[in-house]
Amino acid sequence: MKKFLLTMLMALLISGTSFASPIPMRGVIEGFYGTPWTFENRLDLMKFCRLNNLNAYIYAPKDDPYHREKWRIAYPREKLAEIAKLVDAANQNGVRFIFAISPGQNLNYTGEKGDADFKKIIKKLDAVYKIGVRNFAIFFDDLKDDNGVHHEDGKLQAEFLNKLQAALREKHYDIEPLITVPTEYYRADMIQNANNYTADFAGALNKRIVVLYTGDGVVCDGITDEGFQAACKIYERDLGIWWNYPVNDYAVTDGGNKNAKLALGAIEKLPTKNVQAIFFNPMGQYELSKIALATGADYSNSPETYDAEKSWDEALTTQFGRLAPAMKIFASHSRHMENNWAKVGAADAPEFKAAADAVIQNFLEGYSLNSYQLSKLITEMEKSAETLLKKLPPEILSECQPQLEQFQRIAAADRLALHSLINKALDPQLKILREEIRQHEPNAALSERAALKFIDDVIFLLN
Ligand code: LOG
Repeated sequence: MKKFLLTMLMALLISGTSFASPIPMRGVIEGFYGTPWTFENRLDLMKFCRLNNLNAYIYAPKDDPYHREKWRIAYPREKLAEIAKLVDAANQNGVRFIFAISPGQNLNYTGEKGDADFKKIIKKLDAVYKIGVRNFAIFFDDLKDDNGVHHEDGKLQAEFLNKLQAALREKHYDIEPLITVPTEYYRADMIQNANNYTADFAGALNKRIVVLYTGDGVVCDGITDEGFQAACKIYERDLGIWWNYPVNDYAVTDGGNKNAKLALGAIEKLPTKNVQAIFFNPMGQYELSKIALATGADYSNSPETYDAEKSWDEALTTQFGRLAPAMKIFASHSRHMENNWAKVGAADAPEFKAAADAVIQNFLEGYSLNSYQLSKLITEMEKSAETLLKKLPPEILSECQPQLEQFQRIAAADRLALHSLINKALDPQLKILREEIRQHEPNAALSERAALKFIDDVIFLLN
């Protein structure tokens, strides 16, 4: 036996294969604003986690009143019964069910009121301990006032968590270390250091408590190994990551609904080493979140060898079967999320953008347009939208119908824009189509810098 193992080891060393080491705690945090996932969604998620080798789920829906607004109030019996079923499902699927409360908006830390609140938290956590929960989290994110200032005292928060951890441990020998998110949860905020919050919090917090952070910003364009190490240094411990993709609760087009844009790309640009825990914050659109989540699972099972595009392709094939080619085209136009404070996700439809830019360049320089490739891509968009609108299963279609219809409008307008360029004359219909697209933008945004931009470029050039 020994000899066999030795031979295997030698073979591995010689072939240069490295053992891919998974991030120990890896999973999903239901931590978005807006309508929480349903009980059925969550049950299904537990199976999804097992299939994708994810091992943790944090229950932290911002708009579950008992999680945040009314954190002092116990869950009604039916709700608790639901949570109990989820805990069972989690256990059956090898998933840690982590129960979170966000009490920061009005938690008292000191005096009689502090004692009373402490007891209330213990009571609330005890109730879920009884139904099998062994992992708890306390979050202090998003406590800023209207001027973007927070008034939190890092030391008080940390001491509160230490005391809670000790009290829980004393009562229950089998609970895992607490998980937390500080009020300053992204690096830019941590190092700004206006009030010493981070130094106080990090300095006082028990070293076993797991701290999650979101990167340099709340929603940011990746975390480098160096950036991660720098953040860990601030905390003098290995941090965990709360990763804000594919969440889209902030994707508001001016004056419109939330969730205008769907994040259908891959997880990308995350550290390759030393991450102890990672949680992906998804969209309210449960089914469609699975694309990014499956890639997040690949990443967290092997950060060093992860290949985002490959994983994305595989996720689409696994999840959409014969509809995968159509879905891939639609999803490629809906990956990048950006506004004045957020930026994450691969560029939308890079192939389309390259083809469109080349055609415009040719037009400007007076060459033959060479529009074959662009025309082909537009045809693919048209077909993809048509197929998906017709054939997607209802539970998925209901999550993306406005976006698919918008995709169809954009494709039609791209077609007309290309014709206009070929004829060197703006088809008057194009402006009407553009206006129609604009009217739907508050509910359905996609491909802003690729397929949508081509329409605007052509109108600008030929006007
Ligand atoms: C919230 C989160 C929200 C996300 C994206 C954290 C730690 N907290 O700005 O609940 O889904 O951004 O909008 C957040 O990320 N705050």
